[in-house]
Amino acid sequence: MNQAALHQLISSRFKEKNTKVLFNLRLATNLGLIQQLFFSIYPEEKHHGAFQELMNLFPKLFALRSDELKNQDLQRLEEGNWYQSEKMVGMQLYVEHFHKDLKGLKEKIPYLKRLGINFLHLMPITTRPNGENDGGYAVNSYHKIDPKYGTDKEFLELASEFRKQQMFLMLDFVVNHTSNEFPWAKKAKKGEKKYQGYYYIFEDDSIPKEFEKSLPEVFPETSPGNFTHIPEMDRWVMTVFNDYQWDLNYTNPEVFLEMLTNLVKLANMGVDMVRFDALAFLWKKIGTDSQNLPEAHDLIALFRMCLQVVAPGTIFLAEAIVAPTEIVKYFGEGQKRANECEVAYNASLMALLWNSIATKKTVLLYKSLSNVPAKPKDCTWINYIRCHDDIGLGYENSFIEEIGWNPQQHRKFLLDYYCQRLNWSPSKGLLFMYNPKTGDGRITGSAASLLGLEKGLIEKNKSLVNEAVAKINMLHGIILAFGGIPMIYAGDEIGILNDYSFLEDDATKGDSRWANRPKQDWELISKLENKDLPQSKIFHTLQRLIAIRKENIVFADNDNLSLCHTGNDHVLVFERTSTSENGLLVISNFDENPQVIEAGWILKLGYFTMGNPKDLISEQKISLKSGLLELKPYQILWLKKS
Ligand code: OTU
Repeated sequence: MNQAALHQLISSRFKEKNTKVLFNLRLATNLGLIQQLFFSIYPEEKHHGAFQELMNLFPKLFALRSDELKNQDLQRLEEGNWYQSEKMVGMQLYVEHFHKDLKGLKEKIPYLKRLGINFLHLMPITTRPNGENDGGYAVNSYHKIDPKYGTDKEFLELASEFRKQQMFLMLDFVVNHTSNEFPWAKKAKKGEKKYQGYYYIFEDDSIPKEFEKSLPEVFPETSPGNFTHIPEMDRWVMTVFNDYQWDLNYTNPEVFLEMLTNLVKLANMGVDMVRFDALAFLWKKIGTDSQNLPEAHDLIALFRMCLQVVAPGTIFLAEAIVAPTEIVKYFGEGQKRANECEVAYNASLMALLWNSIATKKTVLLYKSLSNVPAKPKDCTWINYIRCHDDIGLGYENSFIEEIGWNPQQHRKFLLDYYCQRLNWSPSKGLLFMYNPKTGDGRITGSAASLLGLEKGLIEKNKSLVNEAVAKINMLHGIILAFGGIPMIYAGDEIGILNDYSFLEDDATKGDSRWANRPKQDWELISKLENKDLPQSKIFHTLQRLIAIRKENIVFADNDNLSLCHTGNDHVLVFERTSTSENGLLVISNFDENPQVIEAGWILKLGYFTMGNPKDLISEQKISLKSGLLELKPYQILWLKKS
């Protein structure tokens, strides 16, 4: 059952507002499922007393939560799903690259508001090793703010300021691994058996070799293999990501209990959405690729149900960059009918948009999206173009083949197109984790550089620049209208280019993802009033699109998206409908040439019956020329019935 509905039932039945009583009621209602999940992972006969430990932990964890947040929890349960609102517009940023530190970020809240952002994903800000640390994804602590960002107190003040300004906050929960300097890892290295049991640690490499037979490599260039020999303890430890990121061993219930405590403490810092990093990797099994295993789903559901009891106002984001059919499983409702994450990255849409730009065709996008299984009604997507990671080419081979393309050749073409191996391509992307033996690789680079702005500016090629601006605006127009939360990557709002300074630093030079982790350009931002700058055109269009989104309920996510088939392979069209408002038709042209679509079916949808529909973006009425709708290269229309 939907948790908000459950809460309403309980609170109306008991006319109860006391947070403690409601906590006990939540515990009582969810206990059956929590117990079932816990025992399926940690059977009592094998882990005697572990469940009792969890029971003892609940009241302690609840006592840690502030009254302000407890009341906010109740308010959220009453109001329903805030994350599905048309008002939600997110931005992802590195605090140190945005504006100095936490204090600096606070100073820039007016800038975020000016653009229309009300939801922030701050990249990791807790302590981490000096030197290589995977951008903070190797954690030395789950809560201690790294002094380079400010103090713990400053963070709490910032979070409280966000609440006052009705802005939502997301932080990462690096749930799969800690750094090799984390207190548990240090104790393990010193030989403490208890903490060696917190990781996958082996005396020799015989079991690691068994695992390796079926484990893929995440970072084959910089961190080949999935195990690392640690001389201090003369043992092997599982390190699926980088060799300084030790995988936590969730077969040990103590690890779950400690990590649950860490999760609650994170929620108590005022975090509204917790990003579950690399959650697909939580369970490992010899003979499998150790991703998306049923036990990983049970663990996430268990985290969810436990947090539901203690801090029900906090929701989860699944960072599962896996096949579309696997992603939707992280919304939950599996065999045990438990909830998992309310939100997931729409990695499929992201990768398909890049494919459509390179091929100038939307065929694969239609084919793939039509086959994405439906998501539960109370869940939503984060729609994005770029983030701090690479773009993986995770398309379904069978769909590529159905179109008549060879999957391997097609991926090679995409790498060539984006990573400067075709001189006619406008793109200035970089290869990531390229494997010359297999030809596999991924793509990095900023949206603007990938879309031709960098090349256009270097070559002073005005039409290339204009084309890049149109492409950026079109992609923003799609993610803002697609249903779910649009997440803008900081810098993309001003078309920021690749940052090559990562090549000069030993700690970052092996990881080309740093090309797209650029410093915010405040000098450029101070010039945005000059409307002729290409960057101004990007910023002001995005600002307008965001404002329009917030004014129209039809943009809210309520499972109201349908793809429309036009017969033109260069065009993407989808309709959004709403019970309380006229529908919205989103039409975009991925081709460098003008395109026409036959408009009979648009007439049938009723968009032209009562006069010509208005394009919300240009504020122009759209008319048909002899039954045809004409689109400029990379044009996007948001048509609303008038
Ligand atoms: C995540 O990404 C983070 O987003 C990365 O920045 C981290 O390096 C990594 O975890 C380790 O903490 O491999 O290339 O879903 O795509 O979890 C990025 C599978 C990654 C992976 C994803 C991971």
